[in-house]
This record gives sequence, C-alpha cells and structure tokens, in this order.
Amino acid sequence: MIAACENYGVKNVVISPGSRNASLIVGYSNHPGFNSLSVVDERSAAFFGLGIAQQSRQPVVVVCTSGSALLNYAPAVAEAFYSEIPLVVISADRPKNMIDIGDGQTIRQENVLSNHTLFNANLIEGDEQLAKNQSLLEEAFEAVLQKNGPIHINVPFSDPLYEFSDKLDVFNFKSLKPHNNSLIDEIPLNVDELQQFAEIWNQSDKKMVLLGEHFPNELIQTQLTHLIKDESVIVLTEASSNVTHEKFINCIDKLIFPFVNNDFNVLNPDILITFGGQIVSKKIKELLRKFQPKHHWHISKNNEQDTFFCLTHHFKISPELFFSQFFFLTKYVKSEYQRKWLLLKKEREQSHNKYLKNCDFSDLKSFETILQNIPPNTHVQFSNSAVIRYAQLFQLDPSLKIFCNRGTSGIDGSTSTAIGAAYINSNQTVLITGDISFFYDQTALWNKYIPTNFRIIIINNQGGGIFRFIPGPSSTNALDYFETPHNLTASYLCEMYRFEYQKVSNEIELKDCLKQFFEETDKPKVLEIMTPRTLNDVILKSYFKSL
Ligand SMILES: Cc1ncc(C[n+]2csc(CCOP(=O)(O)OP(=O)(O)O)c2C)c(N)n1
Repeated sequence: MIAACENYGVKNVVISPGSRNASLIVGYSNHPGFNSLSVVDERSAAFFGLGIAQQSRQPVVVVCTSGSALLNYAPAVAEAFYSEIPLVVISADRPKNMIDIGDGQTIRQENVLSNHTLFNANLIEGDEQLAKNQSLLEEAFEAVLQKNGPIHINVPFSDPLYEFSDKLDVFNFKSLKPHNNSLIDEIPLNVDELQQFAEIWNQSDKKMVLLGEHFPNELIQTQLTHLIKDESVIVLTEASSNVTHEKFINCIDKLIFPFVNNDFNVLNPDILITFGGQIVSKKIKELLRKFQPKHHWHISKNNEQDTFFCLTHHFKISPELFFSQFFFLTKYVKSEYQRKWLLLKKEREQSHNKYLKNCDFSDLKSFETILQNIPPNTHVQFSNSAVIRYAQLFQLDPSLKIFCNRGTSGIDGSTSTAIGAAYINSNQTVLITGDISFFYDQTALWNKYIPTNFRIIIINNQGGGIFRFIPGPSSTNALDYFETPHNLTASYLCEMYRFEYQKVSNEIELKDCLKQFFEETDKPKVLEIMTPRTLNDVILKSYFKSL
C-alpha cells in the first residue's frame, strides 16, 4: 500500500486516528517520502485533503480506521467525484470473516463509497494475495491519475496490529503518467471529423462559450481571449472559471436575471460550447433548457454532461487541445451578436453601480466592500449557497483566484477545504462563508496546520439567507425549518481555536476593519459581519428589480 503511494507520487497523507489502521499510521508517518498530517474528524479530514488536492493537483491520501470513520469521508468523496479532484481513500478493515458476526467497530466497508468513486480496490489478506493486491492497486492508481477523482482502497488487517518490521517489500509497480500534465500525451481529434464541426461553426453568427468552474489556466485564458475577437462569439464565465476579459460576460445573473418571457430569444445561441465544472447560475441553465441551441458541444476528457438536455456532441478531449486544433479550421463571422450582449453588459453595470451607491448595509453591500478590499493575488474560497451567488454579481479583480466546492454544492466542508488549500498554498487564502456553512463545518478549526495568514470572513445573517430569497420557502408556513434562524456568533469558537476575532455590524466598521485585516499576524483571523436578517432579501430583490 505504502510502496504504491510512493511509486505513484503521493506526497500528502491525512491520517485520522484508530487502531485497525495502526500499521498504516506507523508506516506513513515513519516514511520520509510522505508529509503525514493528523486530523481527527474524518469528515473534516477528507475535505482538508480535498483542499490540498484541489490546489496541488496531485493525489492526496486520507487514511482512517474501520467502522463509521469511513462513512464520514463520503461528503468529500462525492465532492471530489463531481469536481474531478484526485482523492485516495484508504480504510483499514477487519478481515472478511469478522464482518457481521458481532465484532466491534465493524461495518460493511467494501465498495461502500462505490457510487462516487472511480475505482474500489478491496485488498485481500495473506502473502499469497500479494500479486492480486498489487494489480488492484495499479488499477486504482491508474484511475485516479488518468481520470482525476476519488478512489477507495479497503485494507483488511487481522490481529495482532502492533507487530512491525523495518523492511518494506519493494514491488515494481507499473508506471503511469498523470493525466493533467501535458497535452503531448493526448490523442488529438480526427481533423476531417473536426472540419465538419468547423463548417457548422463558420456558418453561424450566434455562438456562445459557457465555462463552468475551472482551475486557473493560462492557456485557456489565451485561447478564449483569441476566440472573443470573433464578433459572432460571446464567452460567459462564472466567478470560479478563473478567466477574465473585458468582453467576457462574467456576471451572468446580473445580465440575465431580469429577463422575462422571450427576452432571451434574441440572445440565445445557435451553437453552445461548454466545458469546465458545474454551472452556478440557475437562470442560465433555465434559459438554455427553454431556448435550446441547435448544437451543444461539450468538451471534457471524462464525463459527458447533457446539462441542457440538448447535447449534440461530446468532444472527449481536453479543452486546451480542442481549441488549439479547432482554431485552425475556423474563421471570423460578421455578426451583431457579441455587440448586443456587450451593450446589455454596459447597461447592467451602470444600474448596478447606481444601486450600490445608495444601498443600505446588508449582505449585498458587505460583498461590495469586501471585494473592493481583498489584496491582489489572493486565493478566495467561497462557501456555497447565497455567498457564491453574491460573488457572481461583482466584477472581481482579475488577479484573484476563485474556488468553491460546486461539485455537490454542499455546505458541509467549505471551511475544511479552504484550510487544506491555505495549507498548501504560499498565496494568502481567504474563505468567505455564510454563518450556517461556517457553524456546520466548525471542526475544521480543530486543525494544527492552519497558516497564520489564513482569513475567514463570515457573513452572519443569522440563518440560511438563501431561503428568504428563493421564492418557495417564504410561501410556506415552515420558513424557520428552511432558514434555521439563530443568534450564535463565532467568538467563543475563535477563543477556543486561537483565532483572532473581530465583529462588525455596519459599513464604517467594516471598511475600517478591512484596512488591516489581511495584514500578516501571528494568528489566523476571523471577521464576522452581522447583517440584517430580514432586510437582506428585500435589498437583493430590489437590486434585481433596479437592473
Ligand atoms: C450538506 C448540506 N446540507 C444542506 C444543504 C442545503 N442548504 C443549502 S444553502 C443552506 C443554508 C446556508 O446558509 P449560510 O451558509 O448561512 O449561507 P447564506 O444562504 O446565508 O448565504 C442549506 C442548509 C446543503 N447545500 N448541503
């Protein structure tokens, strides 16, 4: 197991305590090739590992004991699956004959995460099984390195658990190349086939590229910058797409939220190209499902995603290679399409600025103030729910790098993920989170690897603010069960976990606090912004109306 991890380039190993995993704990922590990290809560440990893998783009191992410990990895595994992040789950288990006979801390572990893993290796005990186990490990690592995503390796151990050897049997593992490193290893598309798509492209004067979540990538940035020179093309991006250009539509909702009935008819594309991860904007999904393009081409080495129920082709290739081949076959087309989108962008920008100028202190106003004050080159992690949606309404500083757990949009691991990302990154990481997401993942703070330059900004609107905004919950008599209002603050948690803590509740205090908030200190910091629970939704609704 350990030799396989070493062979396939694992560096970081997040260990949660237990006894069944004793030999793994001792093995990893004594091996000079690994950086062994200790995090108790498996749910948080897996998200912490996910944050490290998200940033390093290398497989990260999480190791736990038998029983329910493993099930606590499930949320992060699902996130890794949908966000294509290489996470290697290793669980220690009882041998097969000890399952379901009444032994302690024993559950049915084999394949228990299989709905959201790329491969499940159920290792078998016994020296005579070495060859079989080795080939299972090779298959498992092949999956994680070629496709990116989670794998699960279940390792049974009989008692005694604490007998050691200082000798490691060395295997000659099959060599594998990590998939995300180079275009050179990829097989290009057949040019004749691609030519047929280019002909369709060259005849259309309404083409849209929609990019979901995407790791910062200079080549993609350059390719899209080249693409936007064609006036028949428009590029729609999200905050976490990590590409910028003055001609990109990077605040999709601000533009299209006010659309009613057939407004989108003029702006819907004939051809839609999508790539990247999940799309945050609900409205664009709704519009593209209603006004379906004639052609929808999705580019992804892995999954085919028919998000708008009109997918006509899946290019099973990296977007970088697709565009580098496609450009040679395309030509510019005369069109008013891009101009119409950009005109709307300008109008919306003016309305946005006008509204924000006189906007009362609220979630919306706080976002404007925070985003104006975040230092350049910061890595920003947004939690889910209203937070990432607010971020999408603002033009972000192009030097910021934006991340969010949009694979499953859970509120259960944003803080742990951000801490993992902060741990591995030399740039400062700032987490901007809602209060419910923050309190949910509070054990994230129980982590001794948090760098002192890590910052958390909690928008405390005393509940799940999103549920006051979306139309359904407030039309019921059970709003409290959606919003879950409370009057907790983070101050005692900060004291316990040794974070510096500041709390503000108006714009002047917020501006004042942000002046020094990001500066180097000897402790990580939390800034809690108290916003008016029952006004936030009113202000946001009137903002959209003003657009
Ligand atoms: C694990 C998980 N449980 C439940 C949900 C449903 N959910 C979505 S948003 C939300 C409330 C989030 O509130 P908060 O973090 O305070 O953000 P706000 O909406 O106020 O911005 C909940 C419970 C979820 N996304 N993930």
